[in-house]
Amino acid sequence: MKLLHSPTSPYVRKVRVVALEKGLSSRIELVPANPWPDPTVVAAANPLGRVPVLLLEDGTPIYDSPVICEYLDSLVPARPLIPYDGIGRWLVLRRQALADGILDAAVAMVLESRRPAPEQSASSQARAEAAIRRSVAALGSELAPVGDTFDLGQISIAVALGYLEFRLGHLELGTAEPRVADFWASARLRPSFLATQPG
Ligand SMILES: N[C@@H](CCC(=O)N[C@@H](CS)C(=O)NCC(=O)O)C(=O)O
Repeated sequence: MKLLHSPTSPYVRKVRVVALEKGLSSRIELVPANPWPDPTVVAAANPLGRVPVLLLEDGTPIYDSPVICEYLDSLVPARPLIPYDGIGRWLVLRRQALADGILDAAVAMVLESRRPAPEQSASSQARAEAAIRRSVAALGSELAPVGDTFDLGQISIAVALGYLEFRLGHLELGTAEPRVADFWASARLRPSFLATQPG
């Protein structure tokens, strides 16, 4: 399999962490394909022009990151990262949705900050920042301590906290809640996170 990726994309990091946690990373070749300077390569596989895209052995493209993560999880049924059924399944998927939503807002803030100053929208930035702060506050009750299990909800939340630190560290968005800060302090030490640090 091949993973079209850019090294700083948090959505790519989520997929790479899942691959490591499932013992699949040796089966995945990382193919650099940053869509920002030129989306041609990525758009040929994903009309949205976004990474990550996983190309299966027969060339079938799988996107976007939640679908890739579920696909990788299905390849190794032992110790599933997404429970097969019950409320646990829906809570894990909800946590992923919350974490991905934090990422969507954070990426929007980063992109907005790179526009020429007169074109930047202060109200868009404030709206995105407020959504992130509300969501991080909600994470307190979403988190389970990192222990023997490390599911897709926990992985997604840790990736989002890592990205807040990496790109928006000056705003201290991910450290306001002690429980959330403690969770990130332990999640970041997992080998899968140490091996996928951005930059
Ligand atoms: N919902 C998508 C988001 C992917 C995404 O936004 N990727 C960014 C990189 S961080 C991208 O490729 N952006 C290029 C663009 O939007 O043109 C996922 O989870 O995979």
